[in-house]
Amino acid sequence: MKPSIFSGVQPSGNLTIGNYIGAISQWVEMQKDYNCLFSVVDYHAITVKQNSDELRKKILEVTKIYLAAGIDLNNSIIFQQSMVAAHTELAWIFNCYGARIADLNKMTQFKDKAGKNQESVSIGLYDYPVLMAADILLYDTDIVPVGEDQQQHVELARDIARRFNNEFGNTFKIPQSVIRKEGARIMSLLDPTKKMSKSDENSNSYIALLDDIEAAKKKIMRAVTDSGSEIIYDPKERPAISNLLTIYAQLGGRQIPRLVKDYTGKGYGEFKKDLAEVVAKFLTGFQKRYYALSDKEVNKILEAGAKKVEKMAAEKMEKVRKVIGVR
Ligand code: AQP
Repeated sequence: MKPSIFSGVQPSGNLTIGNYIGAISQWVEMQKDYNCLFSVVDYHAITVKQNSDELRKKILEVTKIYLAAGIDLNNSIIFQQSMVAAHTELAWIFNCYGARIADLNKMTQFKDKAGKNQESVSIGLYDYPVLMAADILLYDTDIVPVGEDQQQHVELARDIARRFNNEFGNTFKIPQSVIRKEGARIMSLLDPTKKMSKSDENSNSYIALLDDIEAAKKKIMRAVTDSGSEIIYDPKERPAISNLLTIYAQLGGRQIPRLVKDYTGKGYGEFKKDLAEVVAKFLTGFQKRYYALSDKEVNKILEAGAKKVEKMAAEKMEKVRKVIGVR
């Protein structure tokens, strides 16, 4: 039996090259060696306000993005989280057994997203990591490939599993996160100290996977740069050019030391022009595959995926309900 992978993306905002480089491209590379489940985690998206028509569209959009990126249904299952009720049931059980308020108070993503409104945001936003723990632990996951920002949530899933197992006997596998060495945190094009985020209000801060190609090129040309003019990789002192080098390396398939060598003595202008072409080439191929997919076939894929995983989830839930004493 191959080890198993679970990961997902929320159908919110405009999926960016950050989501692709940090998470989805890793999934594509790993899918041959693992049993993979990739979920469109729609119940995570509603932790902040969503328009229902938009949400319905986004669920199909994210599924198409997985497929266009190269998720192969011969190796992997794609499914929609809300189609499998066990996720929310297990999250409730973890709310009662395993998760503690002290854990959730430490979550940096909640602090970032809630900002100054911590008292008025939804309880769902606060509890999001517990639902994520349920997503992962439901399927005896070994590996969770994610971007750096999600590592803290995977750590919590591990703690919840350990606590539950201590109380009720061995029920859940302890999963591990896998984070890329390069590209685990792609930064905003406008502020290289901030993560590139698909829900950023300023669309110039990110390159969306479905951006118009010319607009994407302009965003690269307008990306902020550091003071100085050398093309060097130094994330601390030169965060902006280091971020652009990472994007170039990941989408252009040329390693950073090689890029630094190739651009010795050349300026930011020339570098950015070439990077804009690399991004354009990547997006053109990606979007060709994306737009070839129909809503009808994607709906079928999601239904088939839910049927496959429901069986696994039901077996685990039967065991969980028994050990806690409700059956
Ligand atoms: N900038 C990033 N660099 C590398 N990886 C990233 N990920 C997100 N942004 C970057 C990874 O993408 C996966 C899916 O993310 P998510 O939908 O669960 O939401 P998120 O982590 O909150 O990502 P965003 O883009 O910031 O979304 P919004 O703006 O909607 O909150 C995860 O594996 C994540 O690490």
